[in-house]
Amino acid sequence: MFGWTGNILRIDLTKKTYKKETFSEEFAKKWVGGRGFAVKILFDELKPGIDPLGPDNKFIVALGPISGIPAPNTGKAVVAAKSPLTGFYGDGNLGTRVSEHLRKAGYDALLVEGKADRPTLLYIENDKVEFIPADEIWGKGTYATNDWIYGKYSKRVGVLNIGQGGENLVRYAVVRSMEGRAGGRTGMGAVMGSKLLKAIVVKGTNDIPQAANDAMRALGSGDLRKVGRIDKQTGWSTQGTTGVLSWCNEVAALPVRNFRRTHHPDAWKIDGERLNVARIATYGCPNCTMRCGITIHDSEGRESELDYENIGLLGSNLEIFDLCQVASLNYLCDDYGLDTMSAGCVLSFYADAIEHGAVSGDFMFGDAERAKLLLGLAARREGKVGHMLADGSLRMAMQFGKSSINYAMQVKGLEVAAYNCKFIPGQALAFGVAPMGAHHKEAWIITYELKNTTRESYGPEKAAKVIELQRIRGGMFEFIVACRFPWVELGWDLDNYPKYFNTITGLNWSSDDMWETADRIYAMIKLHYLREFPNATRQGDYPPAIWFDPSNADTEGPIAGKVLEIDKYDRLLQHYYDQRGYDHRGIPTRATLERLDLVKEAVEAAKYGNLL
Ligand code: PTT
Ligand code: SF4
Repeated sequence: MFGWTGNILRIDLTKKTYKKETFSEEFAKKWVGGRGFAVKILFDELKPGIDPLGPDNKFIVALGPISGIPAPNTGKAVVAAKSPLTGFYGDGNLGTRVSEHLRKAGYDALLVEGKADRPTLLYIENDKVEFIPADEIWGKGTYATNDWIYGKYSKRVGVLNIGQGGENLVRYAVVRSMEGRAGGRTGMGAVMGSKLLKAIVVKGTNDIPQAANDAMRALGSGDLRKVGRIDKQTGWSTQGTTGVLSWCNEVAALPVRNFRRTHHPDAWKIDGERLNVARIATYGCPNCTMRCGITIHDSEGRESELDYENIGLLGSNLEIFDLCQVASLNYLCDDYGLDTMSAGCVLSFYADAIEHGAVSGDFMFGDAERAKLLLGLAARREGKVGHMLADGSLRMAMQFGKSSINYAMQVKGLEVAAYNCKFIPGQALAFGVAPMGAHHKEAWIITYELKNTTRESYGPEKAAKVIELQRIRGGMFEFIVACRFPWVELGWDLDNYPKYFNTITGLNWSSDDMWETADRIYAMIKLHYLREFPNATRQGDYPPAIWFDPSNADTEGPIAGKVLEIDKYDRLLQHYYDQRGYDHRGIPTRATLERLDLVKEAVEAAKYGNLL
């Protein structure tokens, strides 16, 4: 077997033991890696109903066959566990040197179980694992933790760590890596914290088994240079993801005031051009020649790395149009290890709920200083307000009542990404059916939808496009494990990825083989969800209610008077189910399960509810 090391490292924090386990070629071909490995292992090993913040949960770092090899944008890793935010499978994908080091240490995945008896740092070097007491860095932010680790082990190691947010079990705490990388919006940092696992440090010095070493090296290195040349022509690295902000403002898709408005005259103050002017440095993940991590000085002079999502949700959505203040909120999220996106939605929901009388409190849109204080309260779970904010929008809405659930901007418990779909049916569907909750990583159809289709249409072609994008983005890139940006942003041909995969594994997969694997993984996430929530209905695949509410329509601008129509959305959802081979409840049909070779898993899931 080439392309895989064939090993998973299992570490038990309770017993302080570890063992190298092998997996079969059949397993490798069926699940490939990354999200595929994670979803299958967690389904098999976690009993439904376990506490995601208890010792029974398992934390996985999973890589793919092309992770860590010199080829375009392969320095990524998937982190996964049962999510404390949504209550079922959750994961994230972040840039980290762990991708190369873990593979060179001889593993395709790392599985951490149990709970340490004191704050712990795991040090992995090839076959050796050490459980290092981490009391000295427990309570510290991610920047200080990273510096401490670099001081102890040098910068030439792979690091994953958490801040106070993860330690204090904030349900949307992320895992951090390198200078500005963060992943695991579904609370993967809190899962590490619940295990008293402050950091994972990996050093690997072996070779990654490859079918054609020389051919892969020539192909990968040559393509890295080619991608770098395209980047120089497009200038992508000058604004990174933030280039999309002014476009969202123009087309009425920007989140403003807890998604109640779709554009704002001051949006230009926080757009990509302003970011580029203020830029002090540009960072990238390993094996990347299109570095998109742009940093600026925040209002207190600290270096802070901003992406579109961070600015959209901590900026315009809170009506904060001062880039340095937005950078400060972003810096705090990074240092505490909180997901900027959920944090932004939680704060905007809080301000909105206060304004609409659902709860009393002291926070208003536009108040950057108070927002900073609230982030601190949440990260430390300080007082009633801190605890409330740390639990995320869905739980807050359950507490507030008074129809506040209608404007809690979340799907399945995960807060919505920074695209205001008040009148964008396809992207609204993409959020509704995103398997882990409202994440844009699965199907980002918005630019295609607004540039190539009629905005008003709820036709089957939009469902088809959502599925096509899910297969590529939430599927292939998450199981071969590479950054999708060369394809999304620079038009780097998608066929290159099966080519890398085939060169390193010696297999001969077509794109269709990739899509079938993607469908299997999506169906498997669905089975996780249904096993945890057997009474779930198709309404679970609806976006937030406020997007259907005529009283929330814009009063001026390009979509004045328009909102989504619920009957039409429901028909669009049915098109999606039909094309996916799911029934009217959104459950994969028997024929689909057979096609994807998932009958055994479905029978297991069916024990908990009426699935089959
Ligand atoms: C991702 C989510 C995103 S997606 C952003 S900005 W984006 C936010 N970034 C955060 C941050 O920063 N700090 C913080 N404290 N919280 C943050 N939360 C948010 O997390 C990320 C890039 C980006 S930037 C995107 S779209 C692409 N995402 C990819 C993906 O998901 N898969 C893949 N195969 N390739 C991808 N390439 C791009 O990577 P989550 P990163 Mg992130 C500081 O993981 O949980 O999915 O959340 O990893 O290394 O920082 O790169 O406009
Ligand atoms: Fe990382 Fe950005 Fe490069 Fe992707 S394009 S690998 S997110 S720096």
